Amino acid sequence: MSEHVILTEIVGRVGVIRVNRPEALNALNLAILHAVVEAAEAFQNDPNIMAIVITGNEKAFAAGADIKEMADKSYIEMHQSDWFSGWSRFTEIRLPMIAAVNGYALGGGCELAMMTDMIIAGPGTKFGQPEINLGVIPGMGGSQRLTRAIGKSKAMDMVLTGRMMDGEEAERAGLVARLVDDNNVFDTAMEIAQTIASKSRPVVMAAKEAVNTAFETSLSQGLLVERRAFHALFALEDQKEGMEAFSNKRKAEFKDR
Ligand code: CO8
Repeated sequence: MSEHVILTEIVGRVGVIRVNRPEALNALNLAILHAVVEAAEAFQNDPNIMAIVITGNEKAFAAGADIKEMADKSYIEMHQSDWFSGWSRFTEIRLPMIAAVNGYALGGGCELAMMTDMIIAGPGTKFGQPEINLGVIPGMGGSQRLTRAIGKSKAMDMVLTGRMMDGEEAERAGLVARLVDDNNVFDTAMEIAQTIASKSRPVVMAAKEAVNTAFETSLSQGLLVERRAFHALFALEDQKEGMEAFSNKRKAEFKDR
């Protein structure tokens, strides 16, 4: 058994979380849930960290929630513990999060990837919501986030048949932001994270919040939220710096304030 269910490191201004349960294809148990959420919150509380990359290994990002941990639970145990509701804390992280996905991203693994802000994958990545084969349905957002990402018809295909979708199909469907060689997935995610890290931290957070508002509200309300956030950014030194740097044809140096 892996001693540490996740491994973390900081590279420049990027926090990396690596799920580390290779013997179970990174199946997500409660220990991983708590470790991932705590690591992401710790990165967020470090003002030097600008973005988070979450990844697995080359065989599996995560092959789902841990079936063996759940199999014998009763309805009342699942209900009373509100099983896996703790992942909602992960979705409340305000820093941009990128999933670097190789191998299997099934069930809760696909759902964890979809909790992040963008997914980088390779042709060999296998996405799926195979819960139907286990006599259950997606429970960490698959029926909701997958439908929003790829549309009803394709989400129904995935959720009702339990089939897998490779990286190319996932990119065509809009689930994957960038499709790259399988052996380049993590490096590409890190490059994107480092690019984000060169921006202003409060502006990056505002941008993430604005895009996410599109999933929670009407167009007119969303446009108002966006416009008000745009106005508010004029209180930042970084807005003055960014626009002045443009006028003076130099690269902006943001100070995160
Ligand atoms: N849970 C527990 N153990 C797993 C899981 C899993 N999801 N996936 C793989 N493993 C284990 C296997 O049991 C095996 O362990 P052991 O060596 O002790 O037998 C080891 O990982 C290696 O797996 P395989 O031998 O099966 O590897 P293969 O390469 O033959 O097959 C597959 C790979 C196709 C990925 C296969 O392992 C598989 O089908 N896994 C299960 C996929 C799945 O059904 N995922 C969905 C799980 S349910 C879910 O995610 C619900 C999320 C919502 C929960 C929220 C509740 C509110």
